[in-house]
Amino acid sequence: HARSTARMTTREGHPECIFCKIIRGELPSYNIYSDETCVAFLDLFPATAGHTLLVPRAHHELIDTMSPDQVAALFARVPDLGKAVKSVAGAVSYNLLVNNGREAGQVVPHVHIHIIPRKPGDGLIR
Ligand code: DGP
Repeated sequence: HARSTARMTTREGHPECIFCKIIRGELPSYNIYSDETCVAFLDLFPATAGHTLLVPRAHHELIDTMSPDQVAALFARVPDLGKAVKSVAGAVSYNLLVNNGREAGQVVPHVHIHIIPRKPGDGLIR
């Protein structure tokens, strides 16, 4: 049993992590994008319409433990995904945000990049 848990942790994510559960298809999500290294889905509590989370498949609580290549692969998806999110949301700009650690506002302990579409007068602070 310990063996199978260890295998899940390395190959199929963290057993109790909600984003790993979404990646495994055990929790519903509105999926935007998926490839071999990352997925993107709509944020359940959107700051603005179209608020998207870009999430590496590998379970890392913090950016700190990711390799530079893993970080590069994740951020490499931002240009195309950001343009698609803007287009669908009818937005002209977007904020990128990573809350890296609890004191920085991180609630879900699996690395994710917020892509937050912005429009004039959307009421969010700069
Ligand atoms: P952060 O504070 O950076 O850890 O942001 C976590 C975000 O995740 C927050 O904006 C709400 C979102 N979220 C939390 N639980 C779920 C969930 O079960 N599904 C989806 N799609 N988003 C979630």
